Parts: sequence; structure tokens; C-alpha cells
Amino acid sequence: EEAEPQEYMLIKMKVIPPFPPKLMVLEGKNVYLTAATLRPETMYGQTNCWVLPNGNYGAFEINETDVFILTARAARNLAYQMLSRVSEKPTCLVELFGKDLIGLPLKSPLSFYEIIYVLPMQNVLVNKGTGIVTSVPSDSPDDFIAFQELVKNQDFRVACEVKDEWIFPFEAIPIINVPGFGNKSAEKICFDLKIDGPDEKDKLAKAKEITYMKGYNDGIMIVGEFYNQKVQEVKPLIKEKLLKADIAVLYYE
Ligand code: A2H
Repeated sequence: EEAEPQEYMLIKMKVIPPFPPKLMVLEGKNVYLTAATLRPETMYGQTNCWVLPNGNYGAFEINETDVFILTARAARNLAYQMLSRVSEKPTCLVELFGKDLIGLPLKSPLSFYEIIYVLPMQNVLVNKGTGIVTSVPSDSPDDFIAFQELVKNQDFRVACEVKDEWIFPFEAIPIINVPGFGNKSAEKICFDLKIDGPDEKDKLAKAKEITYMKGYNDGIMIVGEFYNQKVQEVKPLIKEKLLKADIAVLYYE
């Protein structure tokens, strides 16, 4: 563990009722998949949510009304950050596998798509953030490659029981212009570095670093309330806006 804690923003992606049998015990509550992100300014471009199919998750009581679905590890950290119904003690209402979450329809803050779906990704780490990742294929190489993998490979979709209607109505949305990298910087970097698939971890790490630096330093918003403003300037404003509206919370680990 690093000396300095990492701050993430947890985006509250609301599970749209009616709930499937596995989530029935949560009926009547506001249930969220909470995605950890370093780039809240990209939330306009969400196309789906990622979970690890074999990962262990739980539905934890955050207060009287809200339930967050995330890893037990994250729930424990949250309990020490004033985000648990019982202080310093996570309360799990139901244990779940990532598989149980695939296909759930979500309503996510700022997203241009009204409804997006939970999809499988093998590169999701359960020991980082919440184990829930929101997907922005325009600006995140990991998300772009994982999404392409599902689009390209029907056998893979069938194997993980992913329905076509959770994927094909969705595509990367241009949300940020990065001079020299265009309006879908992740796609361009993946193309330039010739990244073939999700197993090319070293190349993906490099692509991630480049898009993160370029997006932050040079990016200009081309959508939303902060149209034409620099990512650097807009990022704290979007953070504050999401926090005020209670559709995101801060999380440290
Ligand atoms: B970022 P760092 Cl558009 N497993 O959010 C794998 N990846 C995870 C994760 C987990 N458990 N938890 C969070 N992440 C992702 C948006 C985004 C992100 C964009 C561009 C770059 C980017 C949309 N996905 O991250 O290892 C989340 O994806 C590049 C740095 O703590 C989170 O921010 O440095 C980022 O990794 C946190 O990465």
C-alpha cells in the first residue's frame, strides 16, 4: 500500500427495478453499482459497466435507503469513511458473484445513454477500488479494447451469456477533444500501439498512461454544460456537481 491514499470518485449507477430473483431481498431500496473512477469528467461517454464474472461482491447497507454493490474490501473501507449504516461495520444484505450482475440495466449520472448494462471484463481487479468499473470506450483504452472484444466475438458473447441488445445499441461517444489524438483518444492510441486484445497488458498500461496524461493536460470538453472548457478546469467543477447532487461520493484507499 502507498503512503499517500488514492482518492477515487464512486459513481452511483442505479439499478433499475424490477430486480432479478438474486436481488429480490433488496426490493424497495435504492440499489447502486458504485464504480471507482479517476476521471469523472468522462461520465458523459459511459456505454456500460464492467464487473469480474467470477469476482465476489456484496450488497451493503450505506444508510437507511441506499445500498451499494461492491467488494467486501471496499465496503469495509467505506465503513471507516462514514459510509455504512452501522459505523465502522459493513452490513451485507446479500452476497453476489459478478455473474449475478451481468445484464442488469443501470441509470448512470451524466450518461447520454438513458440505460446502460453490466458486462463482463476479465481485467477488472477485485483488490482495487470497488471492483466495479464504469466504461468509457472513447477515452479509456481498457474499456475500448474490452468493448471491442465483445463486439467482435460472438462465441465470447454466447459463452458469457451476454445479449446482443446490451452491446450493439451502444458505441463510443466523442466527449473530449485531445489535440493530436482526436475526439476518441483511446481508439487512436489503441490503433497506434496495435493493441489486439485485453491480454496485451504492457501495451494497455502504456496506452492508459498516455491517454490519462494527454486527456488531463490537453483535453477540451466537446459536450455538456462545460462545452469548450479545458478538462483540467472542468474536472473539479464536475466533481463538486456530482457530490452536491449526491450521485457520487469520495472514496479513499
Ligand atoms: B477510470 P488506477 Cl475514461 N479494476 O475511469 C480495473 N480498473 C479499474 C478498477 C478495477 N477494480 N477500478 C477502477 N478502474 C479504472 C474512467 C477512465 C479511467 C477513463 C480513462 C482512464 C481511466 C472510465 N473507465 O483510468 O490504477 C477506472 O477507469 C486511467 C488511469 O487507480 C479508474 O479511472 O490508476 C482507473 O482504472 C483507476 O486506475
